[in-house]
Amino acid sequence: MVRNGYITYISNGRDYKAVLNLAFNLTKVRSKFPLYCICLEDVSESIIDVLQSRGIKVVKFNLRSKLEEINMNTEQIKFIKDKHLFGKFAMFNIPECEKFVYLDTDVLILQNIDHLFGINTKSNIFMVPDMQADRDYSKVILIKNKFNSGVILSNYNKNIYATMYQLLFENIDKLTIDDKELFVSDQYIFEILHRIKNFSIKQLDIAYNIHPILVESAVNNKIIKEPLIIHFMMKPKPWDIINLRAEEYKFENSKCKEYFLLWINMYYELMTLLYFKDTSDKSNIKSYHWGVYNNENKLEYENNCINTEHLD
Ligand SMILES: [Mn+2]
Repeated sequence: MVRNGYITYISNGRDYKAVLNLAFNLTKVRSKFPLYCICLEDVSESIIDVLQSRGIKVVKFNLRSKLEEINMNTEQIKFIKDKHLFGKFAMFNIPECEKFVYLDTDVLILQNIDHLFGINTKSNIFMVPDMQADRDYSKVILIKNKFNSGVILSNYNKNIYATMYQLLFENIDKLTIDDKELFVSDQYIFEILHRIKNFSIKQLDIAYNIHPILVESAVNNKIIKEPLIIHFMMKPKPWDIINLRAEEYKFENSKCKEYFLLWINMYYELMTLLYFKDTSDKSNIKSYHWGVYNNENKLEYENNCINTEHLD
């Protein structure tokens, strides 16, 4: 039996709410497989405790040590650490996840997606093509040689893991020059990998990784039948709204707004389940009394109870 697992990733504690909601989301769609969370060295133990208490399997990964091991210099390591990138490549190095579905923290799963594990991966990587709107936002371009790294189906493969970091090392000079055209992201390395023949990236149906803004038009244009995984790429994230830190954001269409609300309501449901589920009895308190601490530091109080007439 192949061991299957979902994997997500955080570089620090900032987005831990999203990991908790993702785990809850997977149970709500009745997924049979566990959620692993790659946690970099900057994730605090208290956050790790919270994740573990919700049944999430934490995989600690020291990115700094890995970058030192591949001979990155101090400035390069600082550059990478400041961008919070490239830690997710550890997904290929978790033996417990012989086959895995990697999910960014900023996704919403609308239906059970365990069937993805039925795809024969054969050391391939399955991803959804990157999409880009044209200038006036009336056309969306699906880009053949760029892939979004928010949802990835693949398998445990030490060779790919080593190759990803090797490619990062070989390309770090290109990444660190101040080029406004170059969008530094994890997917940059995946795209280089794609150009190497042995590791071609195969296409996954767009329904598995779609921005909430695009759902309405993608269904109308028969690009997808229905969405399975919504990916809240860019800003704001649904939890920015929970934190009331998404100033001036306007939803571009009602379908988009619906998915943000769905995420938020799921988090609310999780809170309700954890803290507000039990029915509470009536208060047991019958009366209020005046009292003082005496010289022996013992509390003495009067038998007569206070009522509104005695309060002044
Ligand atoms: Mn994302």
